[in-house]
Amino acid sequence: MILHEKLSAQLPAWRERIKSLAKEHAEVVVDHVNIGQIVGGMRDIKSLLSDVSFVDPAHGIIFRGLTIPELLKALPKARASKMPLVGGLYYLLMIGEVPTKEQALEVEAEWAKRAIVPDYVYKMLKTMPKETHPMTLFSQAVLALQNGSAFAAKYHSMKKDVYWEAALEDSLDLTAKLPVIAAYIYRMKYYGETSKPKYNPKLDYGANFSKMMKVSDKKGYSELARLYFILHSDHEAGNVSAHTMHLVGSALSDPYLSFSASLNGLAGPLHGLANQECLGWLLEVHKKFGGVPSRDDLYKFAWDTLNGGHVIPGYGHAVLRVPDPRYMAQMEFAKKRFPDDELLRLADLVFDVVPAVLKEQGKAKNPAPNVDAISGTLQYYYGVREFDFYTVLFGVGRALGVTANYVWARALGMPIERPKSLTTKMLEDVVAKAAQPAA
Ligand code: HAX
Repeated sequence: MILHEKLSAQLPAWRERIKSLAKEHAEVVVDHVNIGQIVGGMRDIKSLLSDVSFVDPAHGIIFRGLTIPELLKALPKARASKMPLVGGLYYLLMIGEVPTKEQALEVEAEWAKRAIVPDYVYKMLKTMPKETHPMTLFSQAVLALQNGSAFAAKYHSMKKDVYWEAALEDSLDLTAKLPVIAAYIYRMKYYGETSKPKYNPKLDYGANFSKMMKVSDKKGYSELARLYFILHSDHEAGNVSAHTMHLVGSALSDPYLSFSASLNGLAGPLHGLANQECLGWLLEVHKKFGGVPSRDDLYKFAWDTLNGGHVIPGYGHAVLRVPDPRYMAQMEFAKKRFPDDELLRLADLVFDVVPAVLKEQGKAKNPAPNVDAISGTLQYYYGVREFDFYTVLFGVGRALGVTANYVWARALGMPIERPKSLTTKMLEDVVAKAAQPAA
C-alpha cells in the first residue's frame, strides 16, 4: 500500500530527528507560561508537536507547507473536476509530499475497498430514538466500529515500533467508512430511509458522498463535498477535536476510540457546532428584511446583535488576523457557481459591513470572517438545509487530519500526555512571590 511504503521510508530519519531533540536538546526553552494562560484555556502555549498542519496568523492554515490556494492548485484533480481528489489530500497529510494523480487514485482505491459498514452498525443506528442528535449517532457509529480495530486486536502482540502500521490500517478503514455512515444518518434521520448507501468504486470520495447523500449533482455538489472535506481536514494540533484525538490516542486507545472522543469535542457549540449558528444569523437577517437589506439596515442590525450581548457568528478568530482563507476559498467557489443566490449576496454584504462594525466596537482582535461564516450558505444552496447535520460534515473532513496526526504520533513513539496542574492557592503563592521586591 502506497501510504505504508512512503511513510516507512521516511521513518528512520524522522525518528532520529525526534530522538536528537528529546535527548540532546531537552532543556532548551521554547515558551514561558503565564497565569493568564493557565486560567485562560492554555491559550497559545507552544506545547504540541505536529508536522501535518500549522495555523499562521497571516496566511491561515498551512497544510504540509502549502497555503489553501497553493494546495487547491497543486493537488491532482478529480475526473472532469476543478477540485482536488480528497485521496490526494490524505496522501499529502500523511506523507508530506504532493502526490501524482496515480498516487492520489491509489488512496481513493483503498477507500473504495474498505467502505463497507457492518450490519450491526446500521441496526444500532436504527434503534436510536428519532430525536437523537446526528453528532451523537455519528460518534456512536464510530465507537461501534471499534470492534474491528486492527490496533486493538494486535496491541498485545506487536512491538512499539510497528504501532503506526496498525494505526494506518485503522485510519484507512475508518476514513473510508465515515462518508457512508454520515450519508446513512442523513437519509435515515431526515428522510426516514434505511437502505444501506453503496460506495461506487468507479467514483471518488467526493462524488460518492454526493451520490450517497442523494443530493442532485446537477449543480455540482460533488465539487463542494471535495472542497469542504479538504478545507475542514486539519487546523493544527491544539483545537478541541485535534487535541482530543491526540490526548486519547496518547493512552494508546485505538483510532476508533480516539476519534469518537474527538467527535464529541467537535459537537460542542464553541467548536464545530458553531457552523450552524452562522447560517441561522444570516437567515434571521434575511427574514427580518424580506431579502438582502441595505447597508445601513445591516449595519444597524449588526450593532443590535452586539448591543444585545451576542457575538456576530462567523467573525473573529483565536489565531488568524486576516480573513480566513477557508472562507475565501468557499466564497470564490460560490461566486463562480451561483453569484445571484440571494443568501450568498447577503453573506457578501455581511463581509462588507460587519468587519467595520467590529472594528468600531474595538473588542475583537480579528474582525474578519472565519470558515463558518460561509460554509452553511453553500450547503443550504445545494439543498442540505438541516442545520444540525453540518457538524457531521465537518467530522468527516476532520477525520482526515486527526488520523494523519494519530499515525505520526504512533510512528514517532509519542508518550502519554500528562501536563501538570496547580491549585488556586499555589497560583496565588506564585503571584505573591513575584510581587516581593528582589533581595
Ligand atoms: N462578535 C462580537 N464580539 C466578538 C467577536 C464577534 N464575532 N469576536 C470576538 N469578539 C469579542 C470577544 O467576545 C471578546 O470579548 P470579551 O473581551 O468581552 O470577552 C473580545 O472580542 C476579544 O476576543 P478575541 O480575542 O478577538 O477572540 P477569541 O480568541 O477570544 O475568540 C472566537 C475567538 C472565534 C471564539 C470569537 O471571535 C467569536 O466568538 N466569534 C463568533 C463565533 C464564531 O464565529 N465561532 C466560530 C469559530 C471558528 C471555529 O473555530 N470553528 O470550529
